Amino acid sequence: MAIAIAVVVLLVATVLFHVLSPWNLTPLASNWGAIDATINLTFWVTGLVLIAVNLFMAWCIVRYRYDENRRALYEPEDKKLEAWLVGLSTLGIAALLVPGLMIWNNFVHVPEEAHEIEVVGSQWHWYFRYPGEDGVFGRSDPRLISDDNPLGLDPNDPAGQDDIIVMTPRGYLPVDRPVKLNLRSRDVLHNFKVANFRAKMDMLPGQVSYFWITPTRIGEYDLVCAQLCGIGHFAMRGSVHVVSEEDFEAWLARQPTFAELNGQREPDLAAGQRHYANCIACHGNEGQGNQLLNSPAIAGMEAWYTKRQLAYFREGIRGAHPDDEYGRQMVPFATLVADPQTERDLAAYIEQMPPVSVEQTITGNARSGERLYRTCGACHGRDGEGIFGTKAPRLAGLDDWYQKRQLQHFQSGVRGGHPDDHYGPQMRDMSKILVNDEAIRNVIAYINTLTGHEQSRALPELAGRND
Ligand code: HEC
Ligand code: HEC
Ligand SMILES: [Cu+2]
Repeated sequence: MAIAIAVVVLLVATVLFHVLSPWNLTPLASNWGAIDATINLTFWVTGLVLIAVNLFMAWCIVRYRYDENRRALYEPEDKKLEAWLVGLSTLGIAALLVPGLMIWNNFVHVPEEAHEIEVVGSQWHWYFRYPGEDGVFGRSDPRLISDDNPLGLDPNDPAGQDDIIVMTPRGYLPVDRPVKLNLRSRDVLHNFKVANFRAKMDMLPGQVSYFWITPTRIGEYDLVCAQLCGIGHFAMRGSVHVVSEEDFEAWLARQPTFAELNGQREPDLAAGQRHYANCIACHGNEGQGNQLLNSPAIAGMEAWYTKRQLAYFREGIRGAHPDDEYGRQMVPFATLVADPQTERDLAAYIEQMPPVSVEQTITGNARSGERLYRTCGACHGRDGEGIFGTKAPRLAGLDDWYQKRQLQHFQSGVRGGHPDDHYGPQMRDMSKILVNDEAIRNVIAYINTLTGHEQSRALPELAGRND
């Protein structure tokens, strides 16, 4: 009897939990209300079966409980009962599958008036591409992928010249206009998922998968990867902004085209050197840094990383936290070099400065640090060389005291906590694997032994595998 009561109590609790739970679906922001309908239908079908089976079980426990004077009857065949069971389960399973198949059919049949965008997944980032004025995507080939051409566009294809590539994991869509999303992957299996759109799909290397949606609600929606795609999977986040038609056109007009990106003149190192005069007071004339002024060595720093940091300082994404007294010092100097050409020349000049040897100020157990570093190496490179593909900068040759401060700042959210920071949050999560001061010292002691010689090795290899 007690067991029968327990079964019924559990059943009631389960049903109540479902009905009263505060964890509902996120607000729907696309035309795929039909997906919600199937989710609800699935709940009804499985819910009714759950209730029926549990009540039947409780009833059996009571009705057929032990009785000395009763014998069980062996009755293996009951054609009538079996016909009922087979019939009912067929009906239930069909109710689960048929609506899904019908909706799937719609999901992959793109309406003619839809415009197109491309989303590319990469460990652990998102890129967006828009076809530009001609409405046609240029040809792409994984063999052409490089630091300057992360999506591997063919520079000789006329259709690709006006394509717009968005390097930050932030895509824009106009509201109320159907859009076809073409999905590609640069490396491994990823999955594009925006919960509010009720739409997701795998992205496979070497293939273009697609579906369509009509965004129906203006807002900013989280984009996550829904396939376990390696060590940084959980950090593969982005956002999709649904905006009005005018805002979309205005945003699109601000983005440089592929031809514009390609046609930029070679950086002028002499001009870069002149602009660097602004930085010497703190970072030194050879970019060797100055610990007394809390300024790290920057000689040889990758141009893409320097540009991102300068932009972050300028936009208040880095150096704006009230506790970031060192980052704050950079803000006026980053603003000083805001002109895009100035910034490019300066970043190129810093990149070609010969590396300096930095003094080691932190001791720790490099052997335990090595174990910790295995995770870090997935993004920063086995030799601390930095990998453009993962957006993680070189660590070899970076001042150890500066690294320590950055790791502590990531941990406390002084760095990487700004809502518009799409790269810092990865490090915030990662810095938490360093559970105490000793772990920080150990991993830094190991990074101190790295040479950074395997320059951006990972990318061409990945490209080759895509063929
Ligand atoms: C007043 C001193 C000062 C001047 C001048 C200065 N910086 Fe800095 N810079 C700093 C400090 C301090 C930091 C460290 C910030 C932190 O700890 O977060 C820094 C950090 C940086 C970083 C980030 C390094 C990294 O590894 O993330 C870059 C890039 C940088 N500076 C470039 C420049 C450039 C380019 C100039 C000249 C236009 C310049 N700085 C001028 C003090 C200065
Ligand atoms: C998922 C990829 C990923 C992993 C794993 C990772 N990092 Fe990072 N790391 C980044 C990115 C991206 C940045 C640049 C953040 C930015 O642009 O503000 C960064 C920045 C840093 C910086 C600041 C560098 C500078 O010049 O200011 C340090 C120090 C650092 N990481 C150390 C580590 C250590 C130590 C580990 C292992 C415990 C680690 N990272 C693991 C992606 C990663
Ligand atoms: Cu992924």
